Amino acid sequence: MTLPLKPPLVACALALAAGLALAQHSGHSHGASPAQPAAAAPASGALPWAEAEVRRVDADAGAVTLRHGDIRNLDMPPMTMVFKARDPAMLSGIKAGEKVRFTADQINGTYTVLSIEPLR
Ligand SMILES: [Cu+2]
Repeated sequence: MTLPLKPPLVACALALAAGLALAQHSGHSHGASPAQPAAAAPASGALPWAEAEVRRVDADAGAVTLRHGDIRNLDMPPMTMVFKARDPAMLSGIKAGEKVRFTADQINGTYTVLSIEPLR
């Protein structure tokens, strides 16, 4: 394992997620408030969403170039870089110039997009 130092931000993100879950359970006023954005939690579970603009999609290589914002779980500041896609089929739904949100992690030393979807 060559995991990088895990930033304390991960713990913060988990605590935040737990707090959100608790908040949802504490409210029993069904129908009283407008629908909450169901987009708060990433599909993969623990990873927070990051936002990005797609610069380039290389479906053949299963790679995507993103100009991304902060990636909290990777402790990475905004930059433009290439990610590998966990599944190249994920890239069929996005195209250059699009705003997206995504989750990413470092897998075997490679920054890998685990989920990605257009932002609207
Ligand atoms: Cu980066």
